[in-house]
Amino acid sequence: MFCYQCEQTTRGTACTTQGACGKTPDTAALQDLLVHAAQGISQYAHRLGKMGIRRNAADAFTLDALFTTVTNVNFDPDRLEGLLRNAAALRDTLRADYAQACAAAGQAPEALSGPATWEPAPDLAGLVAQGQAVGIDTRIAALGADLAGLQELVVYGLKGAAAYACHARLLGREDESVYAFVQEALTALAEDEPSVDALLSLSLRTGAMSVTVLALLDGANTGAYGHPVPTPVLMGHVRGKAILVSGHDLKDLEELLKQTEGTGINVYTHGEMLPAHGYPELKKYAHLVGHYGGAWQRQRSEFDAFPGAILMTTNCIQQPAPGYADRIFTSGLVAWPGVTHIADHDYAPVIQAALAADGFTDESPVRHHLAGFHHDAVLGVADKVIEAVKGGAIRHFTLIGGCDGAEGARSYYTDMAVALPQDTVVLTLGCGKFRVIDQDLGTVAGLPRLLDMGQCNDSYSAVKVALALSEAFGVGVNDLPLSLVISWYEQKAVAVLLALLHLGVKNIRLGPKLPAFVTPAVLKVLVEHYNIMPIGTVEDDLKAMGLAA
Ligand code: FS2
Ligand code: SF4
Repeated sequence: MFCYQCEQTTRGTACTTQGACGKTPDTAALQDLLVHAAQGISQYAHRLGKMGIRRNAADAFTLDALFTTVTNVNFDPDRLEGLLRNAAALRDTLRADYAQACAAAGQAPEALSGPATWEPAPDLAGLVAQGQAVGIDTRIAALGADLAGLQELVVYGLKGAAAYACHARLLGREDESVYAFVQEALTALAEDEPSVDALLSLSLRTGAMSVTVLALLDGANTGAYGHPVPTPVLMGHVRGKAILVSGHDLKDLEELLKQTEGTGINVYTHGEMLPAHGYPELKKYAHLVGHYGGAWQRQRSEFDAFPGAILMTTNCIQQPAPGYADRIFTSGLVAWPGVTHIADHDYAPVIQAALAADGFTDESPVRHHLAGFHHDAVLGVADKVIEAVKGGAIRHFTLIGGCDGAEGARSYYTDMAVALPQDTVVLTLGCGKFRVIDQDLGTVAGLPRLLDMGQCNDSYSAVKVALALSEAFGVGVNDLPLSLVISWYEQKAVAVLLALLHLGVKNIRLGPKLPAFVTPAVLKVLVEHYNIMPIGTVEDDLKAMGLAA
């Protein structure tokens, strides 16, 4: 196997024998084959699209296939085999549709090659072998590390954006331009002669599409659940039976809340689900009582100690420990071998497991976190903020957020938040927030110094606030008193990073390590154009940001 798509990749270069995430070589090969299959589907869907024909099944499948291969989503070879067989059947349908459309238009269909011609092996072992043959290492050998890495930069941006687009789609929001671009990009990767310039341009176009997707998801979430409002969230537990909901899928949470209403079961959020408490249409459920635990990498001990059922709605799932393996469930695209999967929002097995478990027999100390500083809430006090900046009460804004992970080096983000001067505001989002939200940063100009803008899925909030400040002060985003200190882990962070680069944002600090797929030559280009830089020490970085004490 060869996988270097996430930040925790082995030795900072690649997982080659077993994923540090738990992904087996077989699963890695099946995931690579699924991306290959999505390219084959896209080769036909892209051509049909140019003829004015869209196929809903192809659009949905392309997104699902990409999201499935995001880090910590699907570890189940059987589920992946099913997706691969569906992919081949769908591709055959599209091929026939394309031939028919060409006939109707009086033109000869192009004879496609590459992924469009893939025929699935009859058994799992054969599929694994096919996946190995299209692995990243084969492309590195053929194209060199720079071009293969740039291709992966595009693929990972597409994977991350697909995850966001899947969430929006589940809430009924779609944009044809997104499907068209994803399929065009996958086709280009399959068919075009790769070059550094073309792939950098495709990366930035992926960033542009990511901005569209983030806006789409923002509209989907706020359209379905209202605009989040600042909300104190109980960071602990109360007596009673309990269900813990992790991941990012608000629709899952909503449906579960409906089905548990009146059962006496309390529902808790975990990890990236924390911002759900700010949405009016979710916080109205009295049995959504609080938040339990921290970021994804602590789940094995936290889930073990949780005395109820657990629902994993998206990444990041880890191998379930024996202590809770029979009371954890997956939904959506998440899969782990042997874990019961919830289909069609029927949470009866989750509810039964919660009722069978002990539940909490005591109450935790009362502690609250203020969630819900979505763009609407922040811009609602924009006048106050602008006045405070102009009057000198607020000197600087620092966005400290993104993903969390297990490495000790991520303590940088906590140390940075603590070390920032009192006349600065800290914005946070994503599961990276768990590195900073336990700190009492106090207030500045009558506002909390720490503003939690939501999930990584809510990155659009940060973009919107930055653009609004830029307009209010009449300067470009790069001239604002704003620093971006980003922690990355998986491919959604890649999509957000490309979105920021597309918007022309410079001087981003990225850590704890730079992506392994960005080679020194590609990094040189990114530094030249965007001054992207690795995090250093807190002291040095504060000095460089003009914020040293
Ligand atoms: Fe965190 Fe994991 Fe949010 Fe990523 S829970 S690293 O998938 O999407 O951030
Ligand atoms: Fe390794 Fe990350 Fe790939 Fe898992 S997703 S195999 S940890 S690089």
